[in-house]
Amino acid sequence: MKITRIETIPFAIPYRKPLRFASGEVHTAEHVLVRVHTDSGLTGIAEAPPRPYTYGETQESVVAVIDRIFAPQLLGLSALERETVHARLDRTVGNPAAKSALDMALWDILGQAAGVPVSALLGGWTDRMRVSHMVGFAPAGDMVAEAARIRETYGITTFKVKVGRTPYTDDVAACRALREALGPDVELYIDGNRGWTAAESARALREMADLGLTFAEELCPADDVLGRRWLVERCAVPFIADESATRPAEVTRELLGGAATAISVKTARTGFTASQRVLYQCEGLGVAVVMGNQIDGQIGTLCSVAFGAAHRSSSRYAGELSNFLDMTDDLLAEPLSVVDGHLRVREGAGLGIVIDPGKLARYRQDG
Ligand code: MUC
Ligand code: MG
Repeated sequence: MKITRIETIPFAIPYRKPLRFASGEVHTAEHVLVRVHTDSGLTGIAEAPPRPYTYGETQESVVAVIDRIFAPQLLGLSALERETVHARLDRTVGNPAAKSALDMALWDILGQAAGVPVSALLGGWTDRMRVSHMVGFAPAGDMVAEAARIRETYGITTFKVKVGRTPYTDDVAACRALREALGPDVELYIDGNRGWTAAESARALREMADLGLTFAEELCPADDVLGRRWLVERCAVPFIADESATRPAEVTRELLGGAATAISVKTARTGFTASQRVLYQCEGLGVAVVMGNQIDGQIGTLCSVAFGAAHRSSSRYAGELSNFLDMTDDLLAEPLSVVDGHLRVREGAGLGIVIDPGKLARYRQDG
């Protein structure tokens, strides 16, 4: 199972409806398909969704760092030598989406070699996850209409509402409109993508105290060290660290520093190997984990549900697994579907990713 070649294929698929949030917006999925080939004939597949606004990675940087820095260090290693793979990748700081796609592609190879699903190898807890849908910035009435449509069409009853705008009262009004329109049975939580100050966040939380929010995520920058700690002490619900906790060491720093009381795990950012380290860390410390979404396509979402469903603690809360619903198309030969508010783990050995060659030819951007 020696790695013989690593392919990086940039592709672009437009969104039907862009996602807008406090730190940016996404109109087109400009992702990179990563294929790791081995001398045993097995090929592992994964997808890297760069998020320039958040991590500084771009489609071009993902291709360049894999082709020029990572691939030369991995060729010749066995897919089983994951510790060595990570020791080499981690010589380079940053580049989380590029590293994660390589990691997940290697797990895909291991699953195929063993003849079992990766989700079973990771933990095998359950075969599906409850789905949470992300509602991006729009006028309050449009946000309500979108959530109602998603509930009606897919049976989804958990919504993460993007907040962090100025004035914060617009977001408070949108959350109130969502609660009033959707009723007491839906779960609502908020994500500020660092858009508010600690003081604005505290005021907004106070004004939304009657809305029964389940979580609050990254409302203000974690770099506002004392302000954020002050806010988290006053927050009545678990405060999720997302982009401030992208590696096990950052998770330690945020949790022990009092800057967070729950963690968002994104396989697009920590693959399977580091996501499992983060998950076990959170279990040991007794804090909740939510499976987040880095605005993944269907390949990334398939990876996320494989990981989330594999463990009791990562499947406890609804996972953010529905951003792909807003894309005009995707690369999978057999598309994912959300039914009765749930997404199932794909069956078959490895990750079960089968690419439609016609779609890849249509969307790839490398000639
Ligand atoms: C989220 O949870 O923040 C927005 C930017 C990003 O990297 O992920 C999304 C969703
Ligand atoms: Mg977030």
